[in-house]
Amino acid sequence: MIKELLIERSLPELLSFCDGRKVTKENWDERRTEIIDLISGEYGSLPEKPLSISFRTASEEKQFCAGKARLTKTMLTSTLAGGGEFTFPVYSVIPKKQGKLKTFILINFRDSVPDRYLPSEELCDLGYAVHSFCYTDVSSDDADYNNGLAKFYCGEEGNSKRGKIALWAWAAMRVLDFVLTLPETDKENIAVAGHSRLGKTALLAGGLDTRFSAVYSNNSGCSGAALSREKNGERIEDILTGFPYWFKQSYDAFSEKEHTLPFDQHFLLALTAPRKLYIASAALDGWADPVSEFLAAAAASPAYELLGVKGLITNAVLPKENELFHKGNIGYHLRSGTHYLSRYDWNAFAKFIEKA
Ligand code: GTR
Repeated sequence: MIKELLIERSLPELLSFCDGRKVTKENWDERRTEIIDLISGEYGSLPEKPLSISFRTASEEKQFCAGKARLTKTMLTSTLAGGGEFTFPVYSVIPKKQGKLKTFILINFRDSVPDRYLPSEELCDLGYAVHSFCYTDVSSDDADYNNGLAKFYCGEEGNSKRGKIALWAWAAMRVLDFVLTLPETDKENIAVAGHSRLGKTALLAGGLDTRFSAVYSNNSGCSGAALSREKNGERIEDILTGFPYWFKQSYDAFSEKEHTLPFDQHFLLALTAPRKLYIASAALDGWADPVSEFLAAAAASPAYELLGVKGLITNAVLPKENELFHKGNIGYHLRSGTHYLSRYDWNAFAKFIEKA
């Protein structure tokens, strides 16, 4: 059934170059570069890596969560390649524990710690360090290109340089720069996570930056984990009506013309291969379309297999509610309930990344 459903979507071939050549394990890096170029037509290109980055502790709470952890606020200042400096805050909850710590970087909607999408104490009890930042501290979630990081990249050319998701993804990479300097970080175990529009952002950041060992996208839907072709719920024309500034202007050409896209969202997912990728859907989130998210995970799997690991391991049928797909390097679950980043989602993802 999954195979048939995928055939009906008529997806562009993941393992063929645009010129028709076959993709092999040996030339996968070349294909990755081609895919990055293709999807830059959707999200635009990220700003360049900063020339340098520095960190300043702004505040510290030594007895956070009854003394189990430290909470710090750090200001990250990047010296930008095109000139200028850009600073934003990161909040870190570091459990007081011996040894290296597995780490999550959460791109969040708010800067509160804990937050309804950030169960700090529970994650601390599971042994994770969690670093979070608020996306609007990077640039506002609207069509204003003259604030935050946007003014350095989008200001002069206005709409022709749209693409806020790319700016938020760049910021997640800067948090990674910071986290990699901390002595307690387990450098082999750093996941980037986000929900909804920030799930789209996590997929882009984690797909592009191979220093992330795992990527977690929660209910990311349209222009995130879900296939665009034959998608239910939100479609490209809807997202571009509500949020044109998330994307590059060239994406407009595919509104109501999904079949002309030279890629589909499984290309974005495949950028994480062979690293761990987790896609979570919610049963009542028809706007995101769980079936299209699940099928994208299946469609990205051949890239994993090419590189010698399993992607999504599933039988031929669509997932049942609360069934966990944890065996391959692409994990998936369909949580019951609505659009939300819940404890259930965090626990399932933590379980997935802990498996060998
Ligand atoms: C919706 C948007 C979705 C999703 C969501 C969110 O309105 O259409 O694509 O990203 O917002 O981020 O909450």
